[in-house]
Amino acid sequence: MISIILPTYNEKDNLRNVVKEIFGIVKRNAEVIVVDDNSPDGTGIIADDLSKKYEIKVVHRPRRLGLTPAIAEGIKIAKGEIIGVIDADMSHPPSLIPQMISLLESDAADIVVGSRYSVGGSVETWSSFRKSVSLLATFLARLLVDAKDPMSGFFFMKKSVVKGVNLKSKGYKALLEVLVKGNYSKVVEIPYTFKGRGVGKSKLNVKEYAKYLMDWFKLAAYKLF
Ligand SMILES: Nc1nc2c(ncn2[C@@H]2O[C@H](COP(=O)(O)OP(=O)(O)OP(=O)(O)O)[C@@H](O)[C@H]2O)c(=O)[nH]1
Ligand SMILES: [Mg+2]
Repeated sequence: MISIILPTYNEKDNLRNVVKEIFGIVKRNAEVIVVDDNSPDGTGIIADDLSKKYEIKVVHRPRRLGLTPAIAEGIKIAKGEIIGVIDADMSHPPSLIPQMISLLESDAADIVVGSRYSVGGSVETWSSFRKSVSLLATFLARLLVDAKDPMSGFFFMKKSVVKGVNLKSKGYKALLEVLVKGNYSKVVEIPYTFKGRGVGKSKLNVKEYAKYLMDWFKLAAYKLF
């Protein structure tokens, strides 16, 4: 089975589309796990409604408790031998999922990363400020791990990679923590174009930048000691 984690906070106008696309592309035994942080816009209710039609589990958390903790919660209840994470705002192309799964199933990879910064990858609609922040954060991340896009929010992995691993980051970059702490030997990155979010507002703000720095220091210390 494949478990696909969709973290959501105020994604009411994107959730139906992304779920429909995922189940349109992944034809086999798959579950989607929506982890919603009591979105004020009612995303959680839409998720419950979708779960009547599709193989979806919904985790309702009481309030906005952060992206990596949301993903960690999804991992805890995932039944699949393969676990994927994808944003709910249509920035990541579900069309790549079959290729990501087959790389894992053929043992060519333990972790497959959708990569904006590999040859052929790109970002469509970012301001130069947002680009600079991303590049700086990526530069820091690359000091800890060997990957072109260790900050990607779009990745699939074997469940064994995170078995016994306790994800403790508070902020956005679950993949970085997986790459620092996980059990794996092969990472394959496949290029994609990050698209501007479908509808709705970004949840990335200055607070998230600060959280990233805190998370980064903790991971650096973990690596050193
Ligand atoms: N459950 C949960 N989901 C979150 C949280 N923060 C962000 N998300 C979701 O995580 C995904 C990534 O968040 P975005 O706001 O799109 O961040 P981004 O892609 O860096 O920023 P944009 O370019 O504006 O899309 C989206 O599906 C959000 O709904 C959170 O605290 N809890
Ligand atoms: Mg987004």
